[in-house]
Amino acid sequence: MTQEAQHYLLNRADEACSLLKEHIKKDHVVRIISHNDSDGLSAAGVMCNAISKQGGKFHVTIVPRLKEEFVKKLRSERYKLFVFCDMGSAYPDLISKLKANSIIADHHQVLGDQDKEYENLVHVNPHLFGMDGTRDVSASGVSYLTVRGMDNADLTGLALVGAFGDMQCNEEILGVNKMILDEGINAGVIEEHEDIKITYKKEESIYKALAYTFNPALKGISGDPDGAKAFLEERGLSYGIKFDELALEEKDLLKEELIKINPKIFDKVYSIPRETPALRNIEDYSRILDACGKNKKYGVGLSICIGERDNALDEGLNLAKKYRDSLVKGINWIRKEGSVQLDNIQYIYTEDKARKSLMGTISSIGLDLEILDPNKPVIAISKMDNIIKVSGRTNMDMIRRGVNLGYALGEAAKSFNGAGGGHNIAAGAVVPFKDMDNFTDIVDEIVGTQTHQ
Ligand SMILES: [Mn+2]
Repeated sequence: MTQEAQHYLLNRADEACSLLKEHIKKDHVVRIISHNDSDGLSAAGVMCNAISKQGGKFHVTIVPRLKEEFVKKLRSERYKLFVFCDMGSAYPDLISKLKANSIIADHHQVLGDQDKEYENLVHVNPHLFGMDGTRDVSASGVSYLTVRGMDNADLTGLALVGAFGDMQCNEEILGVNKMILDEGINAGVIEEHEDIKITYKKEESIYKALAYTFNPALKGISGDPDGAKAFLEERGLSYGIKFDELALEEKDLLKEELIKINPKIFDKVYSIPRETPALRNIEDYSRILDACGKNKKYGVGLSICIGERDNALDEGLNLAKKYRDSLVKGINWIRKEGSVQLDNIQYIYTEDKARKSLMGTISSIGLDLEILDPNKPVIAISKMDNIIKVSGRTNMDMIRRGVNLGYALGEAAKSFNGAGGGHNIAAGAVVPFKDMDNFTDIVDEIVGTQTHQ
């Protein structure tokens, strides 16, 4: 069944590939619209690299989310081919009204009639074939499938960057992601080995590197530099030096002690050996893009994806450095403030400008570290003028119990003329500020029905 679904998805992607090739051949500039997170940026990157290799041209715009108004504005643009990456599956009808051909390369839940066919639109989305867009493939992967027919095995590494960014590879790598991984390994583009997964262990002193390690989460250490220092001191390890400066037996001791806290700290690591050192580790690559997106430096992120290795990379690394410090601050804030409890969900609320873009991420980490109740989804709310921007985050345990945040936020937002949707594990919505309490109550109710069946 999965094999068959995958087959249908690949066929659909090949259809998109033919359309893309046709337009490149006619020298049409390909108009790409993509999302501002690491998945969206790498998805656009895969597309741009593939088009360049064919001698084609592109024009990219990165947006935080696809609004109806934006799609309508595209009607005045005279491009012959639009490609929507990491978005678009909520608006196939609207997109089909563009007077041009379009490709949607998305992995979010599809809204509207799934079987409807359009003459000028090729819709590539795992959900259309009964696959799981949360675990099986991300937008960078769907983009890769779309250009796979043009010999792009060299892009398999970048195709997985987004999957890591969208947290699809925290447990086992499955489905299309696994297929892409295998293709990458066979082509010598991706390497797999086991290692201790301390983030930034080459760049930072050990206690800082430990405090910056969020995947996997280390209770009492992640997001807590003082906690990390104390942990090392208690075990007679120096904290001010870098990991590589530890003696061999000290490294072993550290490894053993960390495994006691979270066995996932020693795990498979995936790398792109041909890449420049800072981008070699696929997870690091995705973190750098994420930092670019969070700081609205979309051009920097995209430049990195299409091969700029000087200024853009330096700037990206700087942004990543600042970003990890702001995460530590954000987690500290959650630790102090806690969340507001409803029956089936919990929420956190901020008006702080700097914190707004981090709310989803720190919610996930808060669940992992169990400084937030790991048995209730977190609804993270940021106030912007007279609306609230909502990010919902949950974990695999809650998904197995039936939670689907994409559906819950989408339905609840509709009641207030807002918009919402996404994945079962991570979703978003925008609703009027005045309806905040009613909105959280409805989300609470929907999540209640999802888990009490
Ligand atoms: Mn995505």
